[in-house]
Amino acid sequence: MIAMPTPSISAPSVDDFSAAILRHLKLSLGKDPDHASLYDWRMSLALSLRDYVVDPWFDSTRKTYEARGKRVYYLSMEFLIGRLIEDVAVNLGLEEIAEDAITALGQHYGDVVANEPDAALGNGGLGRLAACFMDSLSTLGIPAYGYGIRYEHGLFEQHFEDGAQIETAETWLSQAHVWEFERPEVAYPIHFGGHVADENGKTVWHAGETVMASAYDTPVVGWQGRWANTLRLWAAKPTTNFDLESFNRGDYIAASAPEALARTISRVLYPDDTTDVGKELRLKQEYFFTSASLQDLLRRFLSEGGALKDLSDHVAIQLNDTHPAIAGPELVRLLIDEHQFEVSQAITTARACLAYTNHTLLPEALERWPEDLFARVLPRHHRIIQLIEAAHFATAGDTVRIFEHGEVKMGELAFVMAHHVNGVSALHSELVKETVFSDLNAAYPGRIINQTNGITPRRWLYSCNRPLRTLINDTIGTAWPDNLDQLSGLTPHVDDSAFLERFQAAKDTNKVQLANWLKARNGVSIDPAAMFDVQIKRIHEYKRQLMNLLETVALWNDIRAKPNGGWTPRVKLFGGKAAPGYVVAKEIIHLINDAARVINADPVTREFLQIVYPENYNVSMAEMLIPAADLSEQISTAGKEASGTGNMKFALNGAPTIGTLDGANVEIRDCVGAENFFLFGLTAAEVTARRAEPDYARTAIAASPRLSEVLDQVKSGLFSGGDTDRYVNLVNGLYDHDYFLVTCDFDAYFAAQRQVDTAFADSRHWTRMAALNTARVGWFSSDRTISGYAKDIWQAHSLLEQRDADQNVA
Ligand code: H53
Repeated sequence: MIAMPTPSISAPSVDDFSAAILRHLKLSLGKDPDHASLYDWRMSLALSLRDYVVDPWFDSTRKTYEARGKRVYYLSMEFLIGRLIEDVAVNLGLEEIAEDAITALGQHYGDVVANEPDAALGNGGLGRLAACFMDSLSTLGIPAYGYGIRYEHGLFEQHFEDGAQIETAETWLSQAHVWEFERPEVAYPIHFGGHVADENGKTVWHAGETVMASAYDTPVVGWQGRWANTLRLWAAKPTTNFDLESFNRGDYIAASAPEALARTISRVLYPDDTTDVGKELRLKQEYFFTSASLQDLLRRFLSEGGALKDLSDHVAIQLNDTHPAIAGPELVRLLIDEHQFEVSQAITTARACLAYTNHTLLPEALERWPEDLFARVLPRHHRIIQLIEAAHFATAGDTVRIFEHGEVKMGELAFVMAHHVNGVSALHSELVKETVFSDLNAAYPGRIINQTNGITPRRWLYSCNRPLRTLINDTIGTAWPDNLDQLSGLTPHVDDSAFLERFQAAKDTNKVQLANWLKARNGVSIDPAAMFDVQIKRIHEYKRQLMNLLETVALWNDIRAKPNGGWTPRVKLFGGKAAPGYVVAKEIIHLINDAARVINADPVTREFLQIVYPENYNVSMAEMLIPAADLSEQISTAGKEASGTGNMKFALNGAPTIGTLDGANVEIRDCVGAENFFLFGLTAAEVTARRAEPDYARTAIAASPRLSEVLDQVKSGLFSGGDTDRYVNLVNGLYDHDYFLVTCDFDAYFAAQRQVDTAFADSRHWTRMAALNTARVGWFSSDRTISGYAKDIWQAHSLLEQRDADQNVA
């Protein structure tokens, strides 16, 4: 870990900060305090905080230019940032001052903070990982840019109507986004379509359509304001704003057509992160932000007097999944067409800059584009990929092709154009080697490495869990947020009753807070003394929310059969969205809500079992739910969850896991100890073997009277008001093609849940287990992950020491 210097922010007094808020209220919002709304207060608070970000940001930029070292460019279709007020306040060390100032001004700090919309520019794990990485890059002082798309509409809002998911457009940009700075002078043309011609020995792309990519910068400030990098998001704009001739003819719609057409590209985030939606627009989005980012970084490099042959000494480009995989051919195109490189020199130079992170083994998530569509949208790149493929064949033979069956395979393209390819957990990286990229791994030995994911402890403990933060500060001091390994200092305290009581009290405070929030938001009452058993993530068959629900019904049956059985009270909390076009996932949501209605109304079981599914799960809701959780559900079919990051957040906040040997669960269990983790289920190898057995699902159902009964109940219409059609596909699917082995793991899962019941009933033992989870997961800090990328992939360095030395001289 890199040594951490002293903070650079000199904090204002509460009075000064209040004055700053009032100044913004007056001068930026044009309001006087008597007429200010919550929105006005929130904007003024954010602007006052933002004022403190600018100096560290400028300072970091200056240092980066002076050092002439390497910059990291993180290209990602998604940055799931969430709210920023708390994040910035915490990182600047101004949280208390901000709260006191807002309180002194007669406002409720929690309400003001909660007025900020969640920036939901992502779907799930991959997007949130990108946000955590940005936080760590700044905390570690590694010069970096995040590059992505400034979607006008982030991830859809989820509503439930009679238990079914309904989607409406998200509108975060309907209010000014205070954190960003528009950069009208930074804009690049992005071309699509047209044709390619050979002219005077040169290949020339005559584009059919052009839009401009226009930059918006958000500073990302790291811990204690020591460093700030930039998140640069691109908005699509027309090359000409307005067709005045049409307007003058009275054709107003035609007049604004160029703008409407261009803006389509950055209008919406695709809500499906696991399937190749096969849409031309998606390909255009990917090319749009990738090309803009590469043009931008080349301009920066050249403006500093760099020679392009040395590009990789100064530029490290990380491709977050295959979405920016077009970066390979685009960089080659720019080098050949605009900078007169030879083909092989261009490929070598590009590859030395590029690295690719694979986040999934699901075949449907590894992008492939129909070749004819691809050639139509990006004809020049189509040709360049042929050159890349030829170069690849020349070194590695032609067993793995980039063009196959009329498709362009973006995973293979990314692999071939990257100097390193990494998976996101130890198990996943091994499976990447053995399965999707086994031939490429043989052809390019050593290219695949592992970098297990991580989470930023600033947001996922320090900021979202104040009671636990206080206890940790009191116990081991305050240096842990950027050196999370120090949490191991809690270990000697787990046999100390006073410590355990405080640990439990912190959890209870969070549980009460969540209960109050649910009451106010959904009108639902839950008992904070019950076990809060939480599964929050995208709804997907492989994540097996269905298995969780079926287990809940089975438990309900058991309680009804023996109401005086000394049951451990539980609240099963679900949260998550299904991709709008994913029918089975939407059926699962409907079933959870249907079952909740019936089970929650049962007077016999009510005190022991409840199901709660608040709608519209997002980052802010995660920040409420995770600190309050007792049990973390990480129950994916082994081999399917590449890593998971929610699993790390729960463990860090003292919620033991019930889970399979999948993704980073394996490493979490290794860290926390098998005795502090509820393991069940088939391993990845057993999953593959079981799938090969004939009728494995029917066999499993027949062997489990408990599961048979539950499936019969669902089919019978018990939860759907007698409607026997509603879940017929869902249930029959389990009998006929239970690809994710819900049926095979069901009994083991049920048994593991009963072990959880027993363990939870012994509250001292449970709290000790929870505390050991917190104490032993320091390794999952995204600072560790980013240090790994910096060392093993990017060869990039922190400039914090340099910055400190300069400050000392000054
Ligand atoms: O990426 C996370 C992993 C998680 C994986 C997720 C992911 C997406 O969110 C979207 C697309 C994709 O291919 C993978 O499912 O297991 O933790 C970050 O690596």
